[in-house]
Amino acid sequence: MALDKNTILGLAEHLETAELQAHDVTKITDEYPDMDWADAYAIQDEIRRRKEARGQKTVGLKCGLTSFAKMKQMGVDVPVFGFVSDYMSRPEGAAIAVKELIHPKVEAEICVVTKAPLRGPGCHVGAVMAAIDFVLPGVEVIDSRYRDFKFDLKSVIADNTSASRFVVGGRARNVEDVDLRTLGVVMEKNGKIVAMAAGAAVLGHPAAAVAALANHLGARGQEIPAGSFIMTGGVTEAIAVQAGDHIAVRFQDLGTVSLRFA
Ligand code: OOG
Ligand code: MG
Repeated sequence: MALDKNTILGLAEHLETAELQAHDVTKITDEYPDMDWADAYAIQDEIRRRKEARGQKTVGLKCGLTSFAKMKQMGVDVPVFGFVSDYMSRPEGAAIAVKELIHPKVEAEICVVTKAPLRGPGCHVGAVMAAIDFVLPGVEVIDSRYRDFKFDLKSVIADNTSASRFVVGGRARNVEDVDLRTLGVVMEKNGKIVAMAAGAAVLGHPAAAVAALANHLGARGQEIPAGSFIMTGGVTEAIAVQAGDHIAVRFQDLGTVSLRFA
């Protein structure tokens, strides 16, 4: 760790305030170029602690920057991990209020719920497949708190990987009834196709993203508990949205998830 405790607490407050007041900030590595990975996750952990202390429940874990399209779009090369809280969840078909957000983008996400704990190191696709209870489709609304959505990995980790809103819906399926790699995803904005891909875009296999999360947590003495909801990361690049936009994401075998922005 390169930052002291007070700096970590201050940066967590700074970033969470930007989230809650929907205003952007400059990326924190500009001011703290020496911060390390442990600092970045410590800031994110403090944001989680602040939310839980206010009674907001942590309801899921997210993998980010797991697809080649996303890595290329954001100019980075390793995945990041974050969490989602109860107040970020919206029902299917919901209108998402853009005035509560800075510059939202949507992502199509293949999501899983586990039935057994997963603990790294050494977690792999096979272990993840055995631990998945069911698969379901989701759409994540990301909203980086950094100006113009420009950041480096440490800054985005501290900012809870741009977590903002999410919608899960469609049809839940048993993992043996779908092929996660060839599962096709078509994203439509206002009735026009804007992106498409297949599950293999996510680290070759969406379960590999869950394994990477388990190994990341394992290195910190933590595990993915049974019953966890996990978003495996945007399959395509993220698409910017504004008030009036309607998004529908069609997932092969898993139905459609739609939402609108108001
Ligand atoms: C970071 C979060 C990325 C994903 O699914 O790749 C993410 C960002 O691009 O702002 O959630
Ligand atoms: Mg995402």
